[in-house]
Amino acid sequence: MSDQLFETARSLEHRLLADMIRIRVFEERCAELYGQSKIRGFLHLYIGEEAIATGVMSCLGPTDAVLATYREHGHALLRGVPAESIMSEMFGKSTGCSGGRGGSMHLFDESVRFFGGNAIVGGHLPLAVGLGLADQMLGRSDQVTVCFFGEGAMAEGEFHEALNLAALWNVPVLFCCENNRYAMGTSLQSSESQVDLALKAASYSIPAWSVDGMDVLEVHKATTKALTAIRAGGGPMFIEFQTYRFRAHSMFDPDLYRDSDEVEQWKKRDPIMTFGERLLDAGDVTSDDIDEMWAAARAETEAAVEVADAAPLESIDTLLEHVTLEASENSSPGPDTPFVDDDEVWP
Ligand SMILES: Cc1ncc(C[n+]2csc(CCOP(=O)(O)OP(=O)(O)O)c2C)c(N)n1
Ligand SMILES: [Mg+2]
Repeated sequence: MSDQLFETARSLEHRLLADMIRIRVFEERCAELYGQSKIRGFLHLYIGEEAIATGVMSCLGPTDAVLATYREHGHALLRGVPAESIMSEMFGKSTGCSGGRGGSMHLFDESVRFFGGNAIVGGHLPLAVGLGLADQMLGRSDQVTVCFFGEGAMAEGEFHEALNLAALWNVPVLFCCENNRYAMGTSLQSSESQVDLALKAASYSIPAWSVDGMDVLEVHKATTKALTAIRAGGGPMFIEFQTYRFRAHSMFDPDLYRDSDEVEQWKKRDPIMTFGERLLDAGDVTSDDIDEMWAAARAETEAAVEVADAAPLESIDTLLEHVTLEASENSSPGPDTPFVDDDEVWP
């Protein structure tokens, strides 16, 4: 969270509301920028699901590790990846957190232990177990790895392998399932034989439970409980956060597989609006406070857009950096040996 926003966030509740608003404003602007072709390629919006990243992230310390899916702009933002670095990445600019190479789906910033932005469904669950195992083996007993994934990942092999080993090795990993009920256009009921996801996770002898993912305080409470147990050596835990995405799967999705009434019903449970109203009713915030939060979030996003717009595109000179080129079928160069002579490949 920026210093300016932190000052206005006088309590946990303020901070949670302000952070959800930051994600919403950032992503609504991303949708506009996509329409203007400033952002290209894939773009998966988290709008409607903000309470999960906000509630979970509010419980983490700087040494914890975070992994997420391709729907991760909000997670990166709250983890402390600067907004301009994220926006630059979305624009494909060299000042982006992944050097403009990754785009929306591959935000990454090791300095805040944010390990992606992972585009392969379920592919980062084994990585989370590896990070947790490293912490365990190095005796970093208070560190936790938090892994966000969609319910679609629970039908993948990696889910089973990751949970099995996590339980067997008792690694400090919190598995956070963001169950928004659809994996692209496929509903949970049509892809899972067991739709009780906590029960499914518990079959690996992992404590698992389900929480209202539209209620940021519930998310915060559940995460606090899980992290306390994990940090005390309790091993991996699993929480299913029940949620809904208000937008289509991605900007390419015509969103024809779900009823518009269903979408409208869920929008009534908008995590930002409902939490804001609760705080207003309780007298914990004023409408001026809330206006200030939206204004601060808009200022943050606009400053990020300005930086991203002005930043240079990736230089062609760096095009082959971080790229593994195959030399020949039988050669296997050592780590310090260049795979090929650049001149041979690019005459
Ligand atoms: C291994 C793999 N299979 C298929 C895809 C294509 N794909 C991209 S997103 C997606 C749906 C995933 O849904 P879910 O895990 O519920 O996450 P959500 O998008 O709902 O947040 C699929 C099938 C992929 N990226 N990786
Ligand atoms: Mg899903």
